[in-house]
Amino acid sequence: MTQNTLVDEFAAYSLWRKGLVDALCDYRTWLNEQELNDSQTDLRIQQLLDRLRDDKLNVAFVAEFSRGKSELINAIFFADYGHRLLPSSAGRTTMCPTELLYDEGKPTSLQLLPIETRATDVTTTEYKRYPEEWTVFEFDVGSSDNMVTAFKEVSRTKRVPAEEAARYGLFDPDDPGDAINLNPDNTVEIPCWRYAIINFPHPLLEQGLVILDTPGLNAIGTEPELTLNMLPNAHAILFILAADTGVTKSEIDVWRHYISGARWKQKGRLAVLNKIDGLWDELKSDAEVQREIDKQLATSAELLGLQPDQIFPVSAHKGLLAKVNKDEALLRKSRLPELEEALSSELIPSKKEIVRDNTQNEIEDLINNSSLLLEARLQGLAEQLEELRGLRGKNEDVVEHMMNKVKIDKENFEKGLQRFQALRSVFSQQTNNLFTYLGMEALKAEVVKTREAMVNSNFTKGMRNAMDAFFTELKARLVQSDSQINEIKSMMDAMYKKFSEEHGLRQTTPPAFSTLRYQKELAKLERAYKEHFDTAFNMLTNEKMTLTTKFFETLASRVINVYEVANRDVENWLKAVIAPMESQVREHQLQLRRRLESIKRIYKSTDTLEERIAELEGMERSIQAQMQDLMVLRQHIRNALDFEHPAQARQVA
Ligand SMILES: Nc1nc2c(ncn2[C@@H]2O[C@H](COP(=O)(O)OP(=O)(O)OP(=O)(O)O)[C@@H](O)[C@H]2O)c(=O)[nH]1
Ligand SMILES: [Mg+2]
Repeated sequence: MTQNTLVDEFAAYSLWRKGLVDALCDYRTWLNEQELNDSQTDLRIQQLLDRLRDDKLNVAFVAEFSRGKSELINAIFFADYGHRLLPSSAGRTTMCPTELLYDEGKPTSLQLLPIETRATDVTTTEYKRYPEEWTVFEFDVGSSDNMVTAFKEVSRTKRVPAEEAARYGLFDPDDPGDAINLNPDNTVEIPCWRYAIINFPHPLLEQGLVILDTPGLNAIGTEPELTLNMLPNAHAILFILAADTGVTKSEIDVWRHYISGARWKQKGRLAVLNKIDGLWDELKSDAEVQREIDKQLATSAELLGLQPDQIFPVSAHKGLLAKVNKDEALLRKSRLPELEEALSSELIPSKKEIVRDNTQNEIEDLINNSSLLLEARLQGLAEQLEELRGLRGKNEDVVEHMMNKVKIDKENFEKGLQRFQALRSVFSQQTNNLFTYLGMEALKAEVVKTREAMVNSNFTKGMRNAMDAFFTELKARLVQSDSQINEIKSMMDAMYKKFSEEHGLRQTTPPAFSTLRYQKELAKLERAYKEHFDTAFNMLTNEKMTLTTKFFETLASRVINVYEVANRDVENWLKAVIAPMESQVREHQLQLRRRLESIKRIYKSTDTLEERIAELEGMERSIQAQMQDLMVLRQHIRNALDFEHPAQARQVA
């Protein structure tokens, strides 16, 4: 049987991640054993581990209804069940966005958010924090009938009065397209659920794969969260066309605006031409069939602005059938393996690269800190030893003199310490200033202000002004934050210099930091909002005001997201700036105390000089051994980072 490269590659990637987690755990255990760990370091390691363990790979399937999204998901990922897992049938089938994932903290279940929640402006992401709002059906993964029955729920619809549908933003009486759907009794058919999460322990989902199945393109217009949040954040999007329908105008619009558009230009956007089996014809030669397919590819490519070889022709249906029946020839003919191969090579190497880049620097920094700490200890010991060795054969007077010298050093340093305390208070004052610009409180106040301005304005123009003001204000705040950050940095630079000159502390230059990343993220969201007004707005057929306030809520929650990340990053940066000085000051103080103690003991003859020297030499050796261990651990982690699973090495070759 042809191997499913995507599944293999993904498994290899998960193995790599696991190797990295293991290496990090070893490092942490060693730090604890050697009593080298501190709460700050431990927290950073924990965050790294959490990030690696929660690492997700999001793959979204987008298309007009009935193009075969659900069938393709079944064929690529779930053929092992030996039957069709997600419901796939003629006409509209998947009625709400459906996420398939595995969260072991939750029961194996189908969680459904009632459509009635659309009457509020609360986003689905926010609803995820309130489990009591969801209807839950548990199911048994051991029974395929049980699973299939449960999954059918995503297709459920109901009839409601037209006014009710309008309240949910699902019906607009003035729209001719919507009017056709009105039944004689003034009711409309709407989905029962707004969103579905299917949680079950499938091997790929367990490793962090998250699949998003969407209903026909209509949902793209009515759930701004899809276009602003889920699609831009998906690591891959498969956009599916069908050979029997050609490319429609709304497909071109969606492809341009939400998938391939310059706005989200990134890897992992694939176009698929499904149902090529419709072109198979026993009365035609393979070459003739191929010509038919090529012709379709050429037209579709032209309409989407792609090269024909950028669209993958497949038959999801035959691919699924072939996998279930283990029919190798049919599988090849379905051309599913080619799509899987393209998907995995678009998806996994770049994903691995991102995760590697994000973890590498952090890990190197942690190990560097451990190594600097050991070096500082070693140097302190060397100085003490030198001092003590210098005392060999000296009389009591000299010892007393030495003791006074250390005392003076200590007093000097204590003065320095006072300066450090003063610095700390200026530092926290400046930090507070920074958070008045960048803090969550300030942002939330802005959101409230904008929301009110929007609610009070009944015209698009008023809404537009409110949103413009929102973005202008946020931008200004980020710029102000930057200048506060620079101020903090130059103050710290000066302090590091002073401490290094006066007390011989190691001079480190604090890392630089800028809010440019978040400015860019905001600019992206601002462009999305402008597009919403300029283009997408004309495309949508639902109640525009409701939709725009909904849109704002999603936008606001994305901005809050950006700010949360910014706040976390700034906090980490502030720690990175002050922590080395704090720990050095602490270490230096400790060493001065030890020096004084050593000499005192010798002065009072409680220890002989030689005994003390031998003791310190023993300590020196154990620190050298720790340094050796650390080098081995560092190599161990680097190997884990660089590890290429044979399957991936093959890909690259
Ligand atoms: N001939 C043929 N039919 C297919 C193929 N893939 C899907 N179909 C059929 O097309 C119909 C729609 O498939 P679905 O998987 O439900 O399509 P969807 O895109 O998920 O549709 P919605 O859930 O309504 O948005 C079903 O009857 C499938 O059996 C294919 O490769 N060839
Ligand atoms: Mg479907």
